[in-house]
Amino acid sequence: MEKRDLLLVGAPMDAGKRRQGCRMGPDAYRVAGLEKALSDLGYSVADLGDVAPDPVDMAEHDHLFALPECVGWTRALARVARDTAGRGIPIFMGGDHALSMGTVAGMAAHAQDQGRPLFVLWLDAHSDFHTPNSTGSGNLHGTPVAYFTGQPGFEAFPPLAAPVPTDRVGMIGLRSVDPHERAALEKDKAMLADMRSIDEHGIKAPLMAFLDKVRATDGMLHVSLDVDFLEPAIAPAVGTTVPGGATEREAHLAMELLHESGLVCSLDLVELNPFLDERGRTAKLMVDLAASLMGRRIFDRPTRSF
Ligand code: 6HN
Ligand code: MN
Ligand code: MN
Ligand code: MN
Repeated sequence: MEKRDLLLVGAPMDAGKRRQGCRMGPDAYRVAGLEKALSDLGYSVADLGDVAPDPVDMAEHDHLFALPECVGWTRALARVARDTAGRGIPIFMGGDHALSMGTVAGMAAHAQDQGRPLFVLWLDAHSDFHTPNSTGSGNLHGTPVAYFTGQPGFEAFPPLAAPVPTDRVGMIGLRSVDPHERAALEKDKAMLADMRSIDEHGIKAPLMAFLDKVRATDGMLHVSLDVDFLEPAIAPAVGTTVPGGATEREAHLAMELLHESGLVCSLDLVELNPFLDERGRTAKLMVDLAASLMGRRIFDRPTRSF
């Protein structure tokens, strides 16, 4: 397979929730050596620097935290995703998960330009399927999947060029889903693999089933990797830890299978909060997972001591 260029895009978004620190994420990935880990695999890698939110003339909302800034990020990132997707594989270094409103909206527009469907793999403890009307926390990082699948309530946000139907979304790692999200998810056809089913059947079964669906329609696949997909003991640098997450081995296996599929067109690395990390271990683990996703082979994993 021909190696496509990799484009690192910093998205230091911290507006998707109250607890701050994710704005340091892009620099933590740079310090942890993401660019070199990927160029060592034989790719041409370019760091395009950090995106900034578009200025937005809108009043703050009573319940939704930093709504105008989130709208500005969505506009900017949708544009950058659509523009960079034609030049290679964009890797969005977050930033909190609200950034996926923009990245997925832009990638879906790009896929539509290509006449192909976009699928989204959501690796997360949470479903992030709240709408602005259902969110109890008012934190918009809990809403991106509802936005890019075209659920109602996002009138303040840019209209979607190409909504992603829920039956093209796969979620793996779920273990903390609020009642409103659950009720909404039960009505649609997203593929949901919670940690209980992963314990019983392994992570390979649901992933391969989802990849088969992508392949069957000549789809493109966007992967959105939330740090809290992982077991908090190995990935402490995230504000929304839920015990009982994916192990390092499950996560690497998922990345290796994704690489072998050849279907991945873009990647979000989200929710890393370096302020909460221990000697950079979470940032380094995320770099290692990104390297596995891009084809690093098992015997080439680096020795790490913390
Ligand atoms: N994330 N469901 C909770 C909320 O505040 O809406 C948690 C959201 C977590 C967001 O995983 O990116
Ligand atoms: Mn998330
Ligand atoms: Mn999460
Ligand atoms: Mn491989």
